[in-house]
Amino acid sequence: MVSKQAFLFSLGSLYLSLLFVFLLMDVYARPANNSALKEKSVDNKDENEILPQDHINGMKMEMDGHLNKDFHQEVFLGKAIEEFDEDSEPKKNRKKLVTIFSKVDRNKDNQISAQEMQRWIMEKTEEHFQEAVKENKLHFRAVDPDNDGHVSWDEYKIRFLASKGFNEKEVAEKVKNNEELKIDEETQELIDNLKDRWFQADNPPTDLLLNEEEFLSFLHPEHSKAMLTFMVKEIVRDLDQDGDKKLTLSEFISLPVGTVENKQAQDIDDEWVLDRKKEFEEVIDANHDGIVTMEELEEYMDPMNEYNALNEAKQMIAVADENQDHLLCLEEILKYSEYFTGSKLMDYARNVHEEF
Ligand SMILES: [Ca+2]
Ligand SMILES: [Ca+2]
Ligand SMILES: [Ca+2]
Ligand SMILES: [Ca+2]
Repeated sequence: MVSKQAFLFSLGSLYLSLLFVFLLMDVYARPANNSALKEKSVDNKDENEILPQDHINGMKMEMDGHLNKDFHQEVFLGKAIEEFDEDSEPKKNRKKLVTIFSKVDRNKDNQISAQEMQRWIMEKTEEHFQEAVKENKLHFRAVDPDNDGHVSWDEYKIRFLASKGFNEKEVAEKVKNNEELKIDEETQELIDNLKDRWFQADNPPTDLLLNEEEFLSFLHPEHSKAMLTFMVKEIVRDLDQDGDKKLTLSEFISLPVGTVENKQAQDIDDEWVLDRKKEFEEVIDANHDGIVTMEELEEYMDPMNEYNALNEAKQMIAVADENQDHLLCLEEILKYSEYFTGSKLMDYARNVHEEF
């Protein structure tokens, strides 16, 4: 049995560590996290289709350095993630979840093991890859209307400015005649960043023409090792404050100033700091020396990393594993349906028995 002193002692250290976290938050006053406030860009998809997105399904971190809060749902549901929204009927969702369970459980022992979950995560990640390839075909067609299989940087820039409300004909004319464009600072900065990225995506020979495959890596860095490295460099550049190209915890829990969009978002979000701290210490900093190197961040970001998938699998199991046997049975997964699918299931227990 645990002695009373030991219990009090652990309470004391819990209190101290909480206090420490609050002090930390005070010291490293940081720009706010907008992730929660950001809406998934569904309605203005047309406008943004040719722009690289911050958020990529199945990637642990977003381009702006925020953690992807929906990651585990994305790798658990694959492309089916769109079917599980809050409005859809709990009964239907439960049915879908039961079907998923039986697919993850490959050896049909009615338990999901870490290995089964890992394999599932890899399959679902592949699904997101295939989705991106499919969507890229459409997006590429939009930027390559003459269908010659190549898009030049100038063509892309014109399309981009048109999507920002500029008159496409005027811009095209000016670009053609090498005339100066009157562009606001913010848009210009965006163009400079896009151009860097365009260069990176352009495989030799460097002609600034992208074919469909290169355009895919322009929009989706997860499809190319070189682009992934480039993206990690950009994230570190944005978060690194002392210029040593590595990240300390305090650098990691602060965010690039450029991402602050409104005052409301500056309210301190305790949970967000704790999540970020935990992810830094337990996962990203693989050798636990308190420093995250570019290599560590790249390993972490790589969606095809099997070791990450296994870690994720174990973490997902731990969340719902009520009887602590390191396996998930159907009841456990239904009970934690909100964690796995983002939607709550009512009366899960009663219905489970009716169905089996
Ligand atoms: Ca099994
Ligand atoms: Ca640093
Ligand atoms: Ca490290
Ligand atoms: Ca269990």
